[in-house]
Amino acid sequence: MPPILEWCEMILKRSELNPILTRADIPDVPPTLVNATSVFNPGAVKVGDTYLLLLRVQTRGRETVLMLAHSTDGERFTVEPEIIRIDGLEKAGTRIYHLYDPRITYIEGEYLIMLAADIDNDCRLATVRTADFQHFELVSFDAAGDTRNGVIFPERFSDKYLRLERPNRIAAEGNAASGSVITLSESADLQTWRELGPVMAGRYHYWDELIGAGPPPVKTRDGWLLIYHGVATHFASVNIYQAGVALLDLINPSIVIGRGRDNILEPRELYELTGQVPNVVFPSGLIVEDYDEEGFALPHSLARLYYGAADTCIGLALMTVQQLLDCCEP
Ligand code: BMA
Repeated sequence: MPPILEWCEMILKRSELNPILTRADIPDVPPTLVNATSVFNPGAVKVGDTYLLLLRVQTRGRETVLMLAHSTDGERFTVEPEIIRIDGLEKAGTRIYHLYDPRITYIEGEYLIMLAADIDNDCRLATVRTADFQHFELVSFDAAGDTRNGVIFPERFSDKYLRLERPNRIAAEGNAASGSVITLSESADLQTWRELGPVMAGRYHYWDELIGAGPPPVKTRDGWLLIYHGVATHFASVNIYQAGVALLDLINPSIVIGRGRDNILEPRELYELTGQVPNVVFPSGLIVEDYDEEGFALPHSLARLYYGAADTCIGLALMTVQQLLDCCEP
């Protein structure tokens, strides 16, 4: 077997159809959306035999809207000509400028979607529920704390929901605040969350200085597999967003039991290197094909990672669960 780092070098295979979605695939929905500017950072889920992407679409007025795309093969997507409406948004009690970067979790018969919500000078997390991807309803809006990259685990732990998030505790001049620590929180009702503590921190001077969870963790026999994004900030002109992998303890996911030293995907293709925000690979959707009867992902299963490229279009990268596990060093 080749050394692990060589494996990591090899694993993520980009789809030959990349970028799988661009602004040219977005139908007009006048008057709000005409001649879309960009589509990126999708949530992903498989419902029956249908692959769904929940898209972050930007209008030329730089409004953000959410749209749905469906596919039978996970690569060729058709975008539905509708802007998703979320019932109950007014209950947030504050003006929301943008709702974006959806992460979708299937849990107990429903889909919970965590979204970043830009309010005045700050970012919060909104939780939305749907049973059918037709009707969407706001479940809760976190009034507390500037935070982002919220993802809910696909099962409860002693009756509590768990989520990873990335509090924005680092002020960035001229930009939104960011963060270098992913934390774990719990909630009994999805309304109020209690922080349990840090899970993992960025590694300064290397590829993942600032970090945030990517798609919701996947349960494997070895632990919870987490794809996350890391930002290298030590380059003069630009931040570089990449994807990497970590393994969290099955019983207590605040314990990191493995983590890749290298990134597993970095901007290399033109559509990742140039665009609205250059040098960005932002993993947000992951579909694992095969699980055993107890709900653990099978090691040989194909995994499809959907990611935003340069905040402009969407890419797809393929790998197996075992290849991701192999990248996690103890
Ligand atoms: C992050 C988020 C993402 C975005 C990325 C690159 O902080 O805002 O939505 O894709 O920056 O611009």
